[in-house]
Amino acid sequence: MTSTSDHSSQSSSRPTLDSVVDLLGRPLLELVFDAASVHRQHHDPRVVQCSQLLSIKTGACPEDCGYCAQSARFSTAVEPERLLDIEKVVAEAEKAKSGGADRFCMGAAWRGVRNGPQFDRVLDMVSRVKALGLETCATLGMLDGEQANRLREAGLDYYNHNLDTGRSHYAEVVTTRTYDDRLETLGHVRDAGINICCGGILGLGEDRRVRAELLTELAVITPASVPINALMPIEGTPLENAKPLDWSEIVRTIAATRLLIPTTVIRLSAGRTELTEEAQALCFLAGANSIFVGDELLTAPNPEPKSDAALFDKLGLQPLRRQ
Ligand code: SAM
Ligand code: DTB
Ligand code: SF4
Repeated sequence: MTSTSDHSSQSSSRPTLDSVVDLLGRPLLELVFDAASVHRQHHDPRVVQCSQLLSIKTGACPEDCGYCAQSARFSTAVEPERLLDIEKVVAEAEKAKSGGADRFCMGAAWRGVRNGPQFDRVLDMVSRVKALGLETCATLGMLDGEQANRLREAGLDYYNHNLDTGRSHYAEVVTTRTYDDRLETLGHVRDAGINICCGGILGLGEDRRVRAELLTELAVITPASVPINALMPIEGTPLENAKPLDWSEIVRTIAATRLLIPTTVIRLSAGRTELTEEAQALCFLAGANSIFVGDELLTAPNPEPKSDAALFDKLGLQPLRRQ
């Protein structure tokens, strides 16, 4: 059995698009049964990896991602905030650790990293959080190879950089960068020896075929960690009125991801506030083995720690780092 936190991120072969469309369209319970069986061969099905997010630089982002509360191009309720002080970040990481998180993920609303005092401060944050005995993750937008190396040297364990959707749908959602820009950064992260955390958002107006496109890309990248977000509709963004996705599509996507990338850690990410306990239970059965903990994501709400503790108790799940 592999451990929940240390996976090599080797690329593997690309499944055909049609085979993944067929996988997503299988009878739901058969799909979940097969995914649950594969999950048990590679992971302890009781253990859930728990990441906590902190927005270290909020809002005023020049990008136009149509789902995002932090783009300067849309008028949303988010108040922009400058890059946080190191001590504030360390204090939040300590709180996350005492709340049971095993990984601390620092998110910045940047198009990409620019060298200079702000990046230097982020490198210090990474080292200080690592020194607390937490795994470290960051999501800072685009990176070059040297910046990725400096993050690795500072102690970064994971870099989150999502492909978000299938290539054919990307330009409907974001126009200020391309799919290939995303893949280029992911290449730098891999070359630097940092674990890749890469997934997507469901409910951006895509259909199953587009979701299958995303999964074929992810199957090639084989990220150590795959966050599956459900769109949290944000007032003021172009996607505020997107049609909500049925819970069963989230379960299907998780199950298909588990079958395509058996060793990865799949995070049931944004959008859990809109899922019932029963739907989340099916997601865990289908192979999800990670969540975000804490009552806030970057700017949007997450379930209360108390209700997550109650859910874990009912399902017999345990956080990776036991209290
Ligand atoms: N600016 C960096 C970037 O775009 O890579 C890092 C921060 S960005 C907020 C990280 C990820 O959060 C996005 O790639 C997207 O997948 C997810 N996300 C953002 N807004 C979301 C929303 N409203 N609902 C669900 N997921 C969202
Ligand atoms: C990811 O895939 N989901 C997280 C993390 N990576 C950075 C972000 C979710 C953001 C949800 C909307 C918000 O909080 O603004
Ligand atoms: Fe900026 Fe990231 Fe939000 Fe896009 S997803 S607008 S890059 S913070």
